[in-house]
Amino acid sequence: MSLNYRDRIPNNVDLGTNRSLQRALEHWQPKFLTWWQDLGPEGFQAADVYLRTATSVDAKGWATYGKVKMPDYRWGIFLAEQTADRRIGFGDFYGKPAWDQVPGDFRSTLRRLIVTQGDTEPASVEQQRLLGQICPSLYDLRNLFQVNVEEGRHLWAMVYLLHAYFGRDGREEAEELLARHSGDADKPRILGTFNEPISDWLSFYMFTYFTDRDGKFQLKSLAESGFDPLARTCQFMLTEEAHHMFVGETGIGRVIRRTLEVMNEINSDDPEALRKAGAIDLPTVQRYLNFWFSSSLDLFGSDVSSNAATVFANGLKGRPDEGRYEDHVCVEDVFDLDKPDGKGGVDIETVPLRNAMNEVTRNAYVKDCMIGVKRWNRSIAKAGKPFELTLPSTRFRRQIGSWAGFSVMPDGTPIDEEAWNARANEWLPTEADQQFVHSLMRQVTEPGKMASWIAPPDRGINNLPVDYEYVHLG
Ligand code: BYC
Ligand code: FE
Ligand code: FE
Repeated sequence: MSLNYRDRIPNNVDLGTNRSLQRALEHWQPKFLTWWQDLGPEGFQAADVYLRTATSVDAKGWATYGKVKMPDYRWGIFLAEQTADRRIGFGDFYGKPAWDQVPGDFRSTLRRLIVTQGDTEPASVEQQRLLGQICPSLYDLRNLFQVNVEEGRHLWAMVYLLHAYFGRDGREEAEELLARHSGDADKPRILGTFNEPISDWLSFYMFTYFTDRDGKFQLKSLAESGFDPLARTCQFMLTEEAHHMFVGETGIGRVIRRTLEVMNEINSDDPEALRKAGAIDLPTVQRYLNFWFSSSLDLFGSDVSSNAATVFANGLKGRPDEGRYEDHVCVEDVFDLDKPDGKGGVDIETVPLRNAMNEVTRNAYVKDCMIGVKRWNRSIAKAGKPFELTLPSTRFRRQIGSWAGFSVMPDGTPIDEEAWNARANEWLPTEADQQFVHSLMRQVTEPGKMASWIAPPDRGINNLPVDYEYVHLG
């Protein structure tokens, strides 16, 4: 299906045939652009950036590449192609025809899911707005901006649904998506992680590895939705998400590779010596990983959740890759959960499976997170260094769910609060870690050149060389 770029708002939803919707979105568009100018990448609005733009919605024919000024990026509304006679794949309405319109009984729940998803997209752009000023290379700068414009498009995707299917309150919610801001004391973003500052590139890579991966799993769940327009828009968003996680995985991989090189150059793995030589020591990488992984785990919601049971029952939000399961109704099955027993130990609680859907999705996510960790560890082992990165236990530093507020070591052992506080600086980035990492962050903009603390990528973008001028600073 070809995408219509003749309209002011590119789309493949025949926007031109729905005049009132088109007008409503054209009314929102300048507000979006103002938001982008004010809270998007600061200092680069006039730069020419080598960006990819969607040309078709199937995974193969996806992209064209070219130099674009970000405010001229063609943000649009693209849904995956409709499947004829699609059926609801899970819950109480299993096997019934998918909905083309909002099912009246679930209107407010569905709106809340769309708003929550939509809120994260501009939040991440806000979190990352100053990173360009301290980019480690033009290649990385371009990847940052690619991620940013696509998160902007994900906002468009949710705003389209709100405008097209939720009338007046949908339009109001669309305005609110531009009114809440990451980290704002009065009007913060909805979910915790999206209010955390991302003020250095190690955090940015951790965020794109761990938090964009939450995006992958949430989008996969919503791509199963019985509300067909939501399912189709999330299917296309997933094709964009893959690159975000690539940026995270290769970014962390390159940080590690550079550290290993410096270890060999100075013949030491002493963190202080490595820091003096301008590399990031592996224990610091581990502490950043602990922070962003545990924060991202909270994004899945409580382990026992009646909200999760309801959205599953109602056919609004399924499990990622629902088709892989045998039972799609899940009224009989149960799920065993660990929870604190209140006496410093662990209890098993058995709950109806539907109530544990957040945990089912979280478990799939943790498994997926392991893939990169294994890859990074292989490179460390290959360099002959006795160090292994690990994912901390899902009980560690939780703020949502039954482990919220409990003191647990990264290996999952509960300990008392005092002991935890005494050791927190082994497990989470300290102020000194952050100051050190920030001290390395100096802007590098000579084509092909990399900052001291990161190795070059294996290859460039779209078969171009690594030293291509990916961003022409205007
Ligand atoms: N922070 O039963 P509970 C992405 C709230 S990332 C603050 O535990 P439920 C992206 C919850 O709203 C993907 N509050 O969980 C990545 C509820 O509030 P109410 C984003 C939280 O209802 C990188 C209460 O606690 N997409 O795309 O199952 C860059 C108890 O709820 C948090 C989605 O999240 C938290 N971490 O909610 C750019 C999908 N967690 O109703 C983009 C849409 C929970 O009692 N959202 N709460 O006032 C949802 O499916 C669900 O709302 C949740 C889980 C995943 C948030
Ligand atoms: Fe996104
Ligand atoms: Fe993303």
